[in-house]
Amino acid sequence: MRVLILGGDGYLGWPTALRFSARGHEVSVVDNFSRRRWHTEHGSASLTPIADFDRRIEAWHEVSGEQIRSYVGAVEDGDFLDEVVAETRPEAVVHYGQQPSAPYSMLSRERAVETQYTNVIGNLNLLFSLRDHVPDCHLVKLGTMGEYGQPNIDIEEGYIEIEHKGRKDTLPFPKLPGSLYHCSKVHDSTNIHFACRTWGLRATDLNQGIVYGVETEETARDERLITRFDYDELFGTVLNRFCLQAVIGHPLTVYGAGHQTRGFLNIRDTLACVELAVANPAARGDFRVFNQFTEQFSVLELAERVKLAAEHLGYSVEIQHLENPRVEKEEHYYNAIHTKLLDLGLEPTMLGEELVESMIHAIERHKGNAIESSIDPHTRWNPAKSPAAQA
Ligand code: USQ
Repeated sequence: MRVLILGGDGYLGWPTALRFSARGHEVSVVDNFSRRRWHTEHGSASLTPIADFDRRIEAWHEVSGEQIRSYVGAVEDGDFLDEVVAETRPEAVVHYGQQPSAPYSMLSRERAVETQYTNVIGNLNLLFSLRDHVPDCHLVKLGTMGEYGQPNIDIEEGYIEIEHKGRKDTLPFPKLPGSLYHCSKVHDSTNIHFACRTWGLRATDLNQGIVYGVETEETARDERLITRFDYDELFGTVLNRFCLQAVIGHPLTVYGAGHQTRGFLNIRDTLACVELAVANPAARGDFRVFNQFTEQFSVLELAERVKLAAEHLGYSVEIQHLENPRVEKEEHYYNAIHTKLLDLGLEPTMLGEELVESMIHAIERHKGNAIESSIDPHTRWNPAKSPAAQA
């Protein structure tokens, strides 16, 4: 198949490009390196030493004999994206080309606007390019479980059957996004759903949980193929952060009580889910939603698991409860349905102690690159409530 990957230089986009290329698909990737730039602007960097885009692609060719075609440009530039789509004529587009951080979106008005512009306009540009050049192409969009928030009822996969005043309908599941980044993903879902209903496009929204892990089958084949690994307050996700913190002797940063519960999945399962979605496309006019995670944990449970595994490896680990910089529920019901990918054949990777230990070992190899000053949280969801603002 011809597969176009937007955001092909990122934590997930790069390994996804390698996976499809390794399977013999014709892969093209797009990136504008904004993720690398955002890190430079904030004094953080990937723990793993990532090669630049061209060198990565050359290395992959050397290792596998496969070619990946690359395009450098921004999805917000509709003319650029349109040319790429017209030239590559993809049968599937995997769209990761977005600003993925909730704290980044809450930093300031400028960063919030940038997040929503990059995400909402980039996605809208893509919908028009698909409509005009390849209306049969399957859009596989990375959404987020955070679109739903933490309602006091079970979270269904995208839709809920509602009975209201004696009438029934199946409607999009209500959304309660927890940051302006998460809001951007809700807006994307609305726009994609509209494009499917109105133009007959086909799309799958992968409402993904929090991803953890360092390596995939393909990135492990050569040092130059390694993917980025973030642990800073803006772009690092919680489990990756805790593992790095354990290795460098930084207390594990649990926000508030730590009873916030989320869905999680291993980076290898992200690739498996995207492959399953691409291999089993949505029908024309269909907007499918899959909840893409394998296990639920509270933040505190994760900290305890990391502490235990790291202590078995000889580390001494402290769990620190910080005042929560976010506005989020710390005590809540959480039960999200996630059967659609399992029904397609996903075999989940579970977070056992061995897996945490293997992450710790992978991190140990690069621990000298850690920038400790980028770890502690400074971004507050409501600055009016911060101790600094009150002082
Ligand atoms: N948290 C801590 N300590 C930390 C970092 C985070 O307690 O050091 C807590 C947060 O308060 C939050 C939870 O851990 O309750 C998750 O935070 P996170 O930064 O790992 O993840 P989040 O902001 O939700 O966003 C991440 C990705 C995003 C993706 C989302 C999936 O950055 O791209 O969409 O996970 S989900 O969480 O299901 O919405």
